[in-house]
Amino acid sequence: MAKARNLTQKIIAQHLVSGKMNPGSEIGLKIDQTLTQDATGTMACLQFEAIGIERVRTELSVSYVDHNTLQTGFRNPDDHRYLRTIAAKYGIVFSPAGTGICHQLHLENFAKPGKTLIGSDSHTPTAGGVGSLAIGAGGLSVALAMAGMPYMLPMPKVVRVLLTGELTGWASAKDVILHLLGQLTVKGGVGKVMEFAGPGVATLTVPERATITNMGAELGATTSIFPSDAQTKKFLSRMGRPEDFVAMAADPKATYDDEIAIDLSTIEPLAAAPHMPDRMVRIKDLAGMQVDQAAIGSCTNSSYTDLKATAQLLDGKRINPATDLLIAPGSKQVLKLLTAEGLLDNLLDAGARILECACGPCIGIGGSPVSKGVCARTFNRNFEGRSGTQDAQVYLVSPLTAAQAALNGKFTDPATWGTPPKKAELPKKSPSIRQLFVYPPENGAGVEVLRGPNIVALQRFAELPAVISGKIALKVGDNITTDHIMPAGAQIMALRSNIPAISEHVFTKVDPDFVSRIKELGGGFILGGENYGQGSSREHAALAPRHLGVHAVIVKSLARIHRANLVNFGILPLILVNKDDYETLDQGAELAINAKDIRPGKPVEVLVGGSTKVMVTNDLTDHELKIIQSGGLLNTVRATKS
Ligand code: MIC
Ligand code: SF4
Repeated sequence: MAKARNLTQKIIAQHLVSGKMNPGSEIGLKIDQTLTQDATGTMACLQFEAIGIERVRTELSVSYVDHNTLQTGFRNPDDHRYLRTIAAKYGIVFSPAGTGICHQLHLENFAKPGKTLIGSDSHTPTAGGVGSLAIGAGGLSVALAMAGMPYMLPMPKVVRVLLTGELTGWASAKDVILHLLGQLTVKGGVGKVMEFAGPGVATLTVPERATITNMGAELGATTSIFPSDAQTKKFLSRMGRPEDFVAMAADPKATYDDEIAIDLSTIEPLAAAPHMPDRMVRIKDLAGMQVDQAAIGSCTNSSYTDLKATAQLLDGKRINPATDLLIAPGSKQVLKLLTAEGLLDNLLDAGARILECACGPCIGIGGSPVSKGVCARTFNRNFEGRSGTQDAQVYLVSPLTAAQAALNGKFTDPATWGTPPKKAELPKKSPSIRQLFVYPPENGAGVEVLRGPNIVALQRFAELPAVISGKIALKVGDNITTDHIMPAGAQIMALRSNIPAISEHVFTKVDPDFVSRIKELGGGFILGGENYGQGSSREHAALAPRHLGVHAVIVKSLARIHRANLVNFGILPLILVNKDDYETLDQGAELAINAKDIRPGKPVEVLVGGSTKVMVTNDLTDHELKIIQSGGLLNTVRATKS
């Protein structure tokens, strides 16, 4: 009899092209679908072009424009035009600016149970809400998958998240994931897939599940996934694609590497306090705190059901005049549904600002709060400065909590909120917006790719030198995010296709002198603490430091996607054998490592100041070390092709 498998193992087994399914060992997966977005997509497409394949080799690849849709100045619209023409040439479906947020659109239109999806965005696991094995990755990994190559990753451990009970009162799916983050922290999911199971699963609709899998990214998890069941069937048929449904679940006797239990009936309205998604607090403990801005949207909470619940709550009411309320629907389908049912009027009449169907304020593209402003946002990240206001205090909450804060001008005790609105359901028939996507021609050979002056060709990196030497150019603490390394916001994001220009902004929010210092030093090391590089999948957080001459980072531990990006761009991710050595190493210390002594998984000496020594190790595979030695993955791919 075949071995009983959990859902994650089943999908992996169906897509396994190399490796053994033992946790931690490297596996290669066949990828069915890819998604890219504009902020990471131009780089992914430049890399895809460099690979030199004529047509994507996936079942489906979609290119979404949703992050920087402001089009201030020529750079941004030039990028969008480049993406549109590349899509037509290589067989990619293109979603123009304003159509919606990549993850919401993918869930509504393309995600399928049992399929593998990788996306150049860390919140790709949103599609796990319909039982797709959906993983966030760097742009280069996605480019390779578009070229038909397998996606390489360490076989994750699978954690069974056992749900019992049912949500009650004002508690919502967002509070479930905030609770989990409070339990496990932002590094609690590293190397793991969170697989939801148990009787509580059936009580959650697909949009609720997608909120949970979306923010599983904040756990550092490889991905999160729900089974595909009656709820999934209902969702897919309401999205007008019942044929995409297949039932999928773990085998009854399946085993897991770990288990966590959540009784949904014990969940209450929660928030993540500034400036980390795991800083869980109860809303009732925040009661009385003035709220300057409430914002509802982002790939976590911009579904029709989220906005319908908000609209029902705001019906006939007026928000507090001292509080701004920003609402960004996740897709034009959501907006059309709200309009058709008169719900948009509720929002408008209450005093909300309706923003474009895009990421917007979530990534600092407009909607920055006032100085020291307290925000109640339904987003998934509250890293310092990410809102565009360095001293803002962002609390991550559910749509209902955000709407209550907008009405009251402050956080209040949920016990005073009265009867909660009825759980919103998707209507039997939803208007399709699939005609708004631009589908590629059968043959793209004649399509001309249009580039603007901001789209700078990729630089070829040199091989790893025999001795890596230089100073510690920067010492940082624990949980450094990719927003610290490579900040976002409209100005900087407009430079995503121009590595020399965007490199001028590396670590500027942490140390404004970093760039001039590392240039003067001619390169150097970064010293970091635990969970270095958590957050976004943006490979610019590896690519730009590499451009500035960083050959190695030395840290206590690393976040998954950033680690892969470092490898892809030829930067050694080194781990301190003895974490206490972190204290003894100072910024400015001179280090030297004999690169040829580096072996996969083996400790190696670092000479400090020419005399003392500390030991560092790595968790690289043979293959990964070769990539770094050759100056990055693109060099390796080019070499095998020629
Ligand atoms: C984010 O939420 O930080 C982003 C912007 O969506 C990123 C991608 C990027 O930086 O381009 C992500 O999460 O991967
Ligand atoms: Fe967009 Fe924000 Fe989601 Fe990132 S987290 S994809 S910026 S909505």
